[in-house]
Amino acid sequence: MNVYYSEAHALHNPAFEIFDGGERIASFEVPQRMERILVALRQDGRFEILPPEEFGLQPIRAVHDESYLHFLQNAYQEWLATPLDADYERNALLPATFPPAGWRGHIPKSILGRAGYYMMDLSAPIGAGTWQAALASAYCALSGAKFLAQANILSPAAFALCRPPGHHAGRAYCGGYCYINNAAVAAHWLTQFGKVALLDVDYHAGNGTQDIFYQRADVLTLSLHADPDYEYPYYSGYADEIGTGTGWGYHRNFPLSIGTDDESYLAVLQEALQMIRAYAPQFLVISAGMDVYGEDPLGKIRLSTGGIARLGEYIAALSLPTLIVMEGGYNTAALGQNIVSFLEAFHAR
Ligand code: SP5
Ligand code: ZN
Repeated sequence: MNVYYSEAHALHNPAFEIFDGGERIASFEVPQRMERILVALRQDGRFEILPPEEFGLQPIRAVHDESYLHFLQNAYQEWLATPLDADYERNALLPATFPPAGWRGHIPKSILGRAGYYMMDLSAPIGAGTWQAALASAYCALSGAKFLAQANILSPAAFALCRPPGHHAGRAYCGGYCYINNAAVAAHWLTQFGKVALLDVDYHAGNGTQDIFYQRADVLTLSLHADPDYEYPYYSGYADEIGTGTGWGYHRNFPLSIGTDDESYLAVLQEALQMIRAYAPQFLVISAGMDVYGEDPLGKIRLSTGGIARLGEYIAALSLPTLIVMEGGYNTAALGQNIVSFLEAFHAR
């Protein structure tokens, strides 16, 4: 199986994130995640690891706001160039203010004002290499999408080993370790050839993907995740959010309770897969977060490695051209085995 991977991810290495309760902690989303996955892929021997192609900004502008992308690309340099009252450390940009609910005023000029405007939380700091890494990550997803579009076998599969992840990034904001929504960029790019279904199985609700496609019927978006009643991202991922306008009925959330195990997870998955079958898309994109694993430090869903293998198996049984896009997963020691297990069923095609 082709794996699209760029070493540029390591340029994004946030020194910290601000956690629940305001605690400043070492980031969970670290470059070592990729190293562990690569070791497992190489050990398996059935993966071909390829660098991504470049696609320019056009396919990214198609799903993200122009001024947001401008901010993302230039924020760190602007932050360094901003005179401060004291000699604060400036290894990354994070705001301390956010627009109040329902706010409809100016987009601030100052870099700190815009940081609050374009960030949904305090876990997506922008450092020196963040833009370059995020762009390379999106190119990995696009390269996988291009492979699917050009492959002349019936149901090809490719793995985009993306870092940073993407599914919390909305049309005009970053957050939750995500800056560019890699899966959304790839899914939109694929719509030039036909309908696309995007299934998000990361532990956290894919709020960014929901935001981007909420008004569209040409991309069916489905997300299985921890119920936002108790889990991040709190503000989206509820079952009654099903799309709007032309997109009405083309988004579905499947919120899951604390402690959901293999059997109950896979039962809900069947419902989502049935919707995909009924939609009959040309392509399938998976936002593959391994934080559904029972021993994930951020998760409260209890999938075993065997359950993750069955998750992959049931998705592969749709027999659709499938792009698997890496999202979260923070049990670094188990990440390699979990990904290899998830991908197992896709080798056969
Ligand atoms: C891509 C992805 O998986 N992003 C996840 C971002 C989660 N950010 C903060 C979650 C904080 C929730 N508190 C969990 C407490 C565990 N002890
Ligand atoms: Zn996640």
